[in-house]
Amino acid sequence: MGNCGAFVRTAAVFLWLEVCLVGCDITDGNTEHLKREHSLMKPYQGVGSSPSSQWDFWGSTLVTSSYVRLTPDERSKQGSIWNTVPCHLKDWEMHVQFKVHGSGKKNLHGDGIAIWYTKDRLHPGPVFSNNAIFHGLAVFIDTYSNDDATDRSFPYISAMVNNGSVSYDHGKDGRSSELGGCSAEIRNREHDTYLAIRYSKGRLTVMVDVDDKNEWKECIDIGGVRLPTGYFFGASAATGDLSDNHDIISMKLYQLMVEHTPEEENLDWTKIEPSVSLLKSPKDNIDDPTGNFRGTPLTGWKVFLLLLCALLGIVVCAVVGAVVFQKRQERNKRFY
Ligand SMILES: *[C@@H]1O[C@H](CO)[C@@H](O)[C@H](O)[C@H]1NC(C)=O
Ligand SMILES: [Ca+2]
Repeated sequence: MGNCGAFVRTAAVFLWLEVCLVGCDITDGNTEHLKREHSLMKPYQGVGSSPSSQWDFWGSTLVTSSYVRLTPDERSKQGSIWNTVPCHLKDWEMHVQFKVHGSGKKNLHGDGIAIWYTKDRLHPGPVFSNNAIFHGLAVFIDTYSNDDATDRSFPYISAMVNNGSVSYDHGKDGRSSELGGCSAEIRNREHDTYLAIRYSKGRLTVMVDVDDKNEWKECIDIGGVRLPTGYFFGASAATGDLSDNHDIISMKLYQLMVEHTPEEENLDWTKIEPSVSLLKSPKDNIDDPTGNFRGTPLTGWKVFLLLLCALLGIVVCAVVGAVVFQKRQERNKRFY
């Protein structure tokens, strides 16, 4: 049965390749789980202008065929863009491709972009052109250090969860309310820059891909985060005395295939108050069901391919086994 051994080995290699395809997929999210109603993509057909549009824009926002410019590189501009469809996914991952660029020299540019998942939409205010008191999640790409502290370098990315009781302190770059953050050189880059926000099973993860290596780098990862369903995604930006072009190239929302217990399923997720239980240290929550981040969960067709491969291996093995057995029988006959 030596031939069969070879086939088993071949089948094993195929299986391994499949597993690798699943595990090593770091190119982009899977289109199967892309939710178009919550995504903003080129060429932004109908954005803002048609009644059926799923995105509203406000303020200085300019929609072209290749980018959505929230603010131009001019002083005192405010712009935002908001999804009109509330998101009812329990587990999701938002990929934002953005570009911040301008003529300002180092530290003479501002203020940055905020990505929102909030109860209210189109609420102009002082925080990157949005309301400072909000319900939900905000991720700030802050390019200007308002606070004179020197312990962190800007641009600085941070996250905040709010139940409407706290106001983002712009003068302190939101330091007192931030859940975590990281510095990232996102400005005036020649290549594409990306940010990913994942919310799944009470865990909030923010990743950046700004070094043109096509891989995510962890920025924030904390557990014990509670966010409801039914909120809205948005992006906003503002300039002050200093400015930049703040462009959104795309916002792509992916559904994560995650199982919940029946008790969790029966909850009314729209009633959840945004909160963070800071009792848990972030690194304590390591039960991550889906593993790799930019690669999306095991999808239907990949499972199918895996099974097909295994089945093919077994069938081939059986056929070869039968042929070898028959040949041997014939040979045995001849020798007698
Ligand atoms: C909102 O959060 C604050 C602390 O951040 C908390 O004291 C308050 O009870 C929360 N309110 C609700 C309605 O959950
Ligand atoms: Ca700032």
